[in-house]
Amino acid sequence: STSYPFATVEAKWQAYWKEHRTFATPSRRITNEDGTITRSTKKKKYVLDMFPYPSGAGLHVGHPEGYTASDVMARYWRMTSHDVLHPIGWDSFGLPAEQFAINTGTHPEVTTIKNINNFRRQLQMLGFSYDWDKELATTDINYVKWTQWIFLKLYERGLAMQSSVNVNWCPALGTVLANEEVINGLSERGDHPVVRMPLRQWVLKITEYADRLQKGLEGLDWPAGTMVAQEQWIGKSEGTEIDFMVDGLEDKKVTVFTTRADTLFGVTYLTLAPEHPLVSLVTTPDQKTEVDSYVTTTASRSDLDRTASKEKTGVFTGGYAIHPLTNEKVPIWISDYVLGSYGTGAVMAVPAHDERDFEFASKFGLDVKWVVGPAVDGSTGTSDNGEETPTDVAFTDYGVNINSGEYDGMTTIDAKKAITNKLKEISSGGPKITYKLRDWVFSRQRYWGEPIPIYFPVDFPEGVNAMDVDPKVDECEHTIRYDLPIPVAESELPLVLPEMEDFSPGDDPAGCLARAKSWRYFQRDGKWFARETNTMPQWAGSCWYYFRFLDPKNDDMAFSPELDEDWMPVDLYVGGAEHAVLHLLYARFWHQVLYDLGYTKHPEPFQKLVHQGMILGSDGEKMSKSRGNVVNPDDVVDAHGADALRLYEMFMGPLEAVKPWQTSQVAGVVRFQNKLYNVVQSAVQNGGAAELDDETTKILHKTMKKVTEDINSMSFNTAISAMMVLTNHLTSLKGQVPKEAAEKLVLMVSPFAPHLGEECWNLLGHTESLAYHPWVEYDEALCVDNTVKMGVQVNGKKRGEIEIPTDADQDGAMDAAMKVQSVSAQVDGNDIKKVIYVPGRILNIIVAK
Ligand code: ANZ
Repeated sequence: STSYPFATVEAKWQAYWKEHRTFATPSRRITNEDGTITRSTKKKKYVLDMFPYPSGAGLHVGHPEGYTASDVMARYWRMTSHDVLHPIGWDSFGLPAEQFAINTGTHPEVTTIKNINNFRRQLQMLGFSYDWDKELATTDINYVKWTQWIFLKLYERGLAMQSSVNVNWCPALGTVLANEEVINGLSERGDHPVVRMPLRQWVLKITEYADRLQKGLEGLDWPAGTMVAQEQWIGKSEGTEIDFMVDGLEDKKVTVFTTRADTLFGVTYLTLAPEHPLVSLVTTPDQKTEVDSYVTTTASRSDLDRTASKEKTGVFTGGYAIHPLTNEKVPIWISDYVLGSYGTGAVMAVPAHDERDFEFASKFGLDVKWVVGPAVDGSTGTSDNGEETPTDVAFTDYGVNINSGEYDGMTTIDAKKAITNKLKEISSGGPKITYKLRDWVFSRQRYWGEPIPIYFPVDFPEGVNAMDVDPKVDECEHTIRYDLPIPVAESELPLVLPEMEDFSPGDDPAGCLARAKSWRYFQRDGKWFARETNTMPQWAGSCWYYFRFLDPKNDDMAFSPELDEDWMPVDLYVGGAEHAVLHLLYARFWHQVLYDLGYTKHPEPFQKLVHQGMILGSDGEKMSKSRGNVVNPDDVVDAHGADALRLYEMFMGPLEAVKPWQTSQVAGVVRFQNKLYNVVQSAVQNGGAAELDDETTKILHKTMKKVTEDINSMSFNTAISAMMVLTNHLTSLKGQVPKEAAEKLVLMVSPFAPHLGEECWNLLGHTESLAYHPWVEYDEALCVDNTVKMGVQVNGKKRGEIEIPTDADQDGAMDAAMKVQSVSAQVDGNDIKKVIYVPGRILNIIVAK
């Protein structure tokens, strides 16, 4: 047997595909001779990978896993008569290239181009059937132009605005840090103090789409876990807003948000977030010092910190509010377990039925009033007098109201409704839906991102003539009128980054672009203006790249409406579960805005989503440089070829499963490739003389059925094992391999191992690529098992097993049974009294002993 010469074969077919533009995207519209346009009647499939960030490290083995899976589908769909769009590009803005620039002075663009070239080489080496004409990078100036254009659309819609946002500012590092980068008030890098301070930021109002983002999930074919993650992130909460008038202040009220309006009679105090605007108003003079100091100390804590900490802290403000139903006075406290950014930033505290309130009340000796008891008679939490506290934990279950006046005896659900209605009636509140989703802080004080296409007028001190000063060079005193933003005209896009030598953020919270003065300041009609110096976050580019793939070279628009109609939505989106929340939510948000603006006919971008499972090192641990367990795709391809890597990654286990790399199994797929290659050689050598026998026909049809079904359900590992079984069978024919069987096997293996597929197809005498050859068709009748296995009993006791044709008669069954030694031993020499035979079910031989 010959060993398969993968290296030459793979290079040959990659060159062939390139030369013949085999994977060019077909047009979905055909222009007829008379100029009319006919739409393609074929079905379409838009197969999309989450495009990579081109890091300096190159591809890791996790990339080819998802990319092979989508490539198998793209290739399969081409063979099943679909028009296929299968593009790739680069998510090339981002921190590592910028950090490298800061450390070495190499422009991020230089690093980015170098890394993209390496990634492209690797993807081409793996034989993915991308249409390389669609390639784009988010850093391309032609792409940035349209990203900025979409920002302007958001701005026009009032969905992009400036806002003062509390950020983690690290003066020593001169930068804003993400919550995850701050540990106990110090920067993760370098342990420098971090302060929470308000900074002017651009914010996208994704909260306006909260409901749509939630509802849009219905009808998508996404992994359940990802749907839940998105839902939880959006965090729709249905409850009630309730107004408590502030005692002694006629027109001031504290509005709280609660999901348990039924517990209103159990309120014993209110708690405001320390940053709540009413804090200073309700605080009495004698409590002022204590309140002020609490507000200051808690100001530096992040929301995460505040919700995570067990120990409750807080201060009494000295003020009181009036209960809307009982008119009782309830004290107003402040505590940082109440978040300023959720609901109304104020809660009605019900210690008897809320754990956090219970802890707080216990610590500060506040009243506990029980107002809900278990629905079924029991002792926990029930009490008919508010002074007793029958348990030492809050009763948070639903039940029946007690101590609640006219609402006594109502179930929690009924009481919520009744009390909410009552509040509405007396204009003290009503139903309210809130969301956990926050608006999206969209600006970064960084160099390597899309400049935000906004500028502002510049004011000079009175008496200074704009003609006499030049903020580009002078240290002249001036004010940038951030309150008067002006969008860059569409005709002036793209707004490109300035050339700089120092890419570090610097100590100006306005970011590093603030130092590029000749870029930042410009004069128009005798007036000075200053550009926005914040850039967009890396998320921006990945929010809409799937649209640009439709039409990457269009200079007049982001993408044409015809191509949107022809190809959207994405039929299959494959990528890591780490993007389950942010990327997928941000992209859906932009999509929905573009939908509302009429740029797309499709309400959602990604119809089916699949996450590939992580590939672990051979030690079962996450691959990492420090562990030294990283497998490099280049090495695997050098040693065994691209198809072996592709086959192995699809054979490792279910696509979605987390699975360890096992080098021994790579050898297994290499053997499979060699066997398949030899089977094909045999078929060629016997010159079509070998005929299909019944057994081979059956195995072939069963395999075609299994592989087809498995590809449709993306169960690639079982499809490959079925092909292995068929290959072993054909090998066992000792050279008498029927050509038809070899051809069908080659067609089936080609989406997984496309180079091997093309080479074998060529050996079998075909001169054209098999990329568009019709997929195999199986005969359902030949896939049915026509033998059946059944047990044989003698006098009711099982003695053996036979395999007989499904339609065998009693004589046939008996013949087979008597050939089984353990059966004949019981029967021979005895009188057969009776035979009970139910075809396929029972064969019981009754003998007289
Ligand atoms: C009174 C009450 C009684 C509550 C009770 C619960 C149980 P979700 O489901 O997450 O929306 N809450 C409201 N705003 C808050 C804020 N800014 N910071 C911290 N907690 C806040 O939860 C809503 C509940 O969380 C509200 O219902 C409120 O406590 C609290 F037996 O109000 B509840």
